[in-house]
Amino acid sequence: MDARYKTREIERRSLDVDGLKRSFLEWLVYSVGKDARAATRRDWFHTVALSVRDRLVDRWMDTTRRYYQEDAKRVYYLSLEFLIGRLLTNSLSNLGIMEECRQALDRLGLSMDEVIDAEPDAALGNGGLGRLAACFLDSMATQALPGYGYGIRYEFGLFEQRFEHGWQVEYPEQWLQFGNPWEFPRPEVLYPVQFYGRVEEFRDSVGEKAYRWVDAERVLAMAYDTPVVGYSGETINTLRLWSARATRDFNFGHFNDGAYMKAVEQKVLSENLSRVLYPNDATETGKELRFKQEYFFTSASLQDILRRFLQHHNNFDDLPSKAAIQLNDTHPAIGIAEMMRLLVDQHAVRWDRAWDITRATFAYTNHTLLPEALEAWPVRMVERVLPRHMQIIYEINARFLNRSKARAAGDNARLARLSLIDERGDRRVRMGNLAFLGSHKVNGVSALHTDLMKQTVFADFHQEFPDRITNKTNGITPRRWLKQANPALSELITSRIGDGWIHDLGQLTSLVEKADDVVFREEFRRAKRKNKKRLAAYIARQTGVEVQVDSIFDVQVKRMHEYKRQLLNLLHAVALYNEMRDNPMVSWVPVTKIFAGKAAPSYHMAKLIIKLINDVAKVVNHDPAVHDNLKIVYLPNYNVTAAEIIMPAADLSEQISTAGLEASGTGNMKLALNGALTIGTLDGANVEIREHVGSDNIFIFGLTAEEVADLKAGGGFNPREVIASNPSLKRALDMISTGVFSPEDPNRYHPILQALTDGGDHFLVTADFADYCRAQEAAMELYRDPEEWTRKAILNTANMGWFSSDRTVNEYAQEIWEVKPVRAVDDGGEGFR
Ligand code: GPU
Repeated sequence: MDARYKTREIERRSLDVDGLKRSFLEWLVYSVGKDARAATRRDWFHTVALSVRDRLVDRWMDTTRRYYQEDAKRVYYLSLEFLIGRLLTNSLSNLGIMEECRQALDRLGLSMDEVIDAEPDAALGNGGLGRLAACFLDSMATQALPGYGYGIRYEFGLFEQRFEHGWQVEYPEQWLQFGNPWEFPRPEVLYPVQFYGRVEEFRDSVGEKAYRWVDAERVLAMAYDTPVVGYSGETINTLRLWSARATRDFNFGHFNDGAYMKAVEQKVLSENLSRVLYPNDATETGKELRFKQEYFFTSASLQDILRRFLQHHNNFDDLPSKAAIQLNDTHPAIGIAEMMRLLVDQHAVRWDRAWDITRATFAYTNHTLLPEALEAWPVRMVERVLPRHMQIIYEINARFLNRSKARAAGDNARLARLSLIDERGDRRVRMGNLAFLGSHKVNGVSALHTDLMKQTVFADFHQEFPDRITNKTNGITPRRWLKQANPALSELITSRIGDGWIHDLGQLTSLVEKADDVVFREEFRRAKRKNKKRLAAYIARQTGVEVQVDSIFDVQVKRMHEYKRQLLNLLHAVALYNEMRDNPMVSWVPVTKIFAGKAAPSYHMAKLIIKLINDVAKVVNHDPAVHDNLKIVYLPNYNVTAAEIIMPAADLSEQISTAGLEASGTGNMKLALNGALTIGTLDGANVEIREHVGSDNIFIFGLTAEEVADLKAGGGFNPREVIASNPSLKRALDMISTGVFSPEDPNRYHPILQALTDGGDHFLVTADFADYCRAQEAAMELYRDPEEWTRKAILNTANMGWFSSDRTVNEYAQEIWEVKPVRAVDDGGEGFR
């Protein structure tokens, strides 16, 4: 049967209100199996999602066919995390049928907002790294780039965070509990992935030494595909996530009852591989299961990539011109050894040739310099779990070190640093070094971070390969983070400059002149106020705290981490609280400090800081002496959905990491794009944000990365001296240490105080405190002048266009992947919206 003939026969699903309404009723009754009277909100969500999905499928298949027919070069984005969030609004908005859908629901007496709210948030990631992957998918699809996401279909996404007596408690996040209408299970797309066993040496047909991996355990990787709708719906790409399935074979010969049950149990356990996302952000757990997850999805993805390539080719010489594989951090870096194994062991490609092909195909993105996040797996474990890969890694290393030896001229320390194996202590495989060596390009995620990579972690490699490191400053998708999350501002912008900004965010610069337009300022303020009301209602619902809409919404939302310094923000809150109580006659600018973010379950210090924030909030929020001029809230369970409410409502964006430690940040971009002013250090992408928005329109404070490095190199500093010389800091710390915020347990916060004093204040909270307070005062002063504040806020929005992930992805496409857009030929029919 001719497949194209068949699809043409299918009537295109109509995009108008009547067609949608008819489709809703049909799905509800015949697939969800309910009538309108019995349907719950969740039933309606499934009904609407399935109807919308119907409207993607034709274009999705068109896109896939287009890539196939043109044998286009594809990009494969391998990532252990995809923090995609909800998809209904995204699909409707990118298809351009938001209003039609709202009206169709309206005719059925349903509220679109309630339907939208019934969708679970797909949290298959921890933070910035996973969200970046999701933004890249959107930007690749929008720009008709043949991009595929590959990852794991975790049954449990990032845990749900609740507070019990102010402490973080984790609950399982069961996003798949009621089914996932967006995904297409592909039971026929199934690859074996092996673990353990041993390696056998043999002679191949021409008498050369060869190796085979035998007696291994097998798991199957089954594909689930989710369509990725680009803006306008012209291109619909694929996110392919792997789920672990037990194999059906029992190669154990005969066995008695006991052995049979044991064998079945083993099979069942193998499906744990895709059960749960590890909840660590920029720290490694070093768990074997995590390593197995990394190999599981990487191996399945590479097998799939090679299968697709072999549809059009019969040798591997052209692989680099048909496939670009991007490693999102080192999590899939084992893929370099896996590609070598597939080429050399399975496809009989000679080693040198295989190495050239591998290196020309792979590229690697580094997302942190924090030593605790750099993956280094014990050799003994790698050897046991992936014995053939360990051999391959040794072989890569031997050849590389041999070549470098001549140039190192007896500098053994240098060779030891370049080695793929860290020989100190228990021997470990340095995944960063493997990723670097096996890639033709290695990129950092902001200009500063890329420079620091060259000076620190990869200094030796940079000398060996001076053309390999390149910068690709992160970006965010303007579809989700402005158009969808902030309709009030989006409509205002479109009313003035048209809607070209949605796919070409640089067009926002036309708003620069509007900063001086008093009417525009008034409307800009009105949009912000509307968003602040929405957030205030959300805060009241979530925490019971009533906040003043006209206060400064001072927002710090991100994972809880000592280097991100939520503690610095909190200490300022305590100092401000004291000042307000000391000076009740001053007319204070009201401030609402808004925190949100999860801590890794095993990160005790981070969880203690959350408890401290909640304890301080309880005291401050109930103290009549501050006359409601200061409120502190910690919103539970920060995720993409919450971010969509928070980002548009912020006045002040806290980006206050110790300089040199935040690789880029992306929340900083979302907030500034939505018209928040940044208070921040010269860290990560803040440096470039300042260049774009102008130094008059941002509050910069604190030590620079260079000053931090010098301070540390010079033996550090004495935090006790700094504290003693700053009465307001000293008072805040004394209050915490004497139990003012924890009378039932006055010693509760001693670990925090310890870290800030005898611990040496590793993150320089005390060192930056005074300058931070100065910057905060400047912000509060400016807020007294709404016209001037709004003018700067507009200049932020207007100048943030460069931070679109469309720009970022284009840079990758041109300078790393060498892929080109594959546009659809408009068929003269209904066209694309
Ligand atoms: N990042 Br490594 C994560 O979110 N998780 C990680 O495991 C690692 C890095 C972040 C960086 O901390 C952040 O600065 C950056 O903007 C983001 O990756 C995307 O590059």
